Amino acid sequence: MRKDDVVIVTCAITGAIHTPSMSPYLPVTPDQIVEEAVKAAEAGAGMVHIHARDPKDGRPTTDVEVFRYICREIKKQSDVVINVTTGGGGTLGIPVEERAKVVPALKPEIATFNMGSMNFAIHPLLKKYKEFKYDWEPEYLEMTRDIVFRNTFKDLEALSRIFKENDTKPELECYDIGQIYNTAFMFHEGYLEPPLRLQFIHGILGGIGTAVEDVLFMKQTADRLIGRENYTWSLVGAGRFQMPLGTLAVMMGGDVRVGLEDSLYIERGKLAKSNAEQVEKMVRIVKELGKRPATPDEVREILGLKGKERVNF
Ligand code: KMH
Ligand code: ZN
Repeated sequence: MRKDDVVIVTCAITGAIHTPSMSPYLPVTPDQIVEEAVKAAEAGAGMVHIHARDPKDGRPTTDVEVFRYICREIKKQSDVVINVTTGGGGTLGIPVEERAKVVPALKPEIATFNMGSMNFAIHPLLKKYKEFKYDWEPEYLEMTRDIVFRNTFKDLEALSRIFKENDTKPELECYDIGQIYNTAFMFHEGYLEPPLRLQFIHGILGGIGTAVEDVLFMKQTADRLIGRENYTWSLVGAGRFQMPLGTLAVMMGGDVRVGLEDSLYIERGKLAKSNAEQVEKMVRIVKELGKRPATPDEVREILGLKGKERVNF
């Protein structure tokens, strides 16, 4: 039984939304990603969420060997739970088996599992930044004006088989209310086994917004359709909603994700100098609320993970 004063703090280290010109602190090379992940764990993150980038120019990559290097090096230096992306940007248009090939290759303890199709749009960032170091950056942002992040039911079925075969726990990413319905459908059809792990993602254009009512709507809908006893949940607030909505999630009994994938800032107008800085801030908030961050082993126990001995990196 989970102690109710324990909160899983996840740190999403680099993601695929932000590009290198947006912050000098965004980790880009494999070694930078490793170092940021280890420091985030030292600051109190029990889980780190990993994307990989091409070391040459910071472009998001699905290269399994880059992922393998990053995960292996983190594992050498830290006990932290390593959560690998299967949805990373730059890959939004490619088949799900290609995006998810990290799962059979690395057999991670946990990986993301995106719960529906949407126009995952980050082109509004183009208005904010005038100069880019690499040509791919504005092209990449512009592309999202007209891209469908495809996760059809056929894709979800294929993904659920891949996760089962490799004993990898799916973290079910829900960007909108319909995706809670998709999750409930897949659960009741037997494709997903309880206890489910949900993550509510607020503030991505193309998905649900960042009002308190939006969070309540996601949570209440999940309770009604899936059953409170059948899942645990975490919340991502994009951009300036990272800390406020994270705080709300902790107050509501959920877990929380921070990290430079979701916001480049530590406070209004001030870039975060590291992932660890955001983790430290969230850990302070968690403690102020009378709770404490879960250790990596507590994360494994709460989420029912297979253990770090059984990964393939
Ligand atoms: N990009 C984030 C908003 C994934 O990597 O598959 C959600 C995410 C999902 O982290
Ligand atoms: Zn991600």
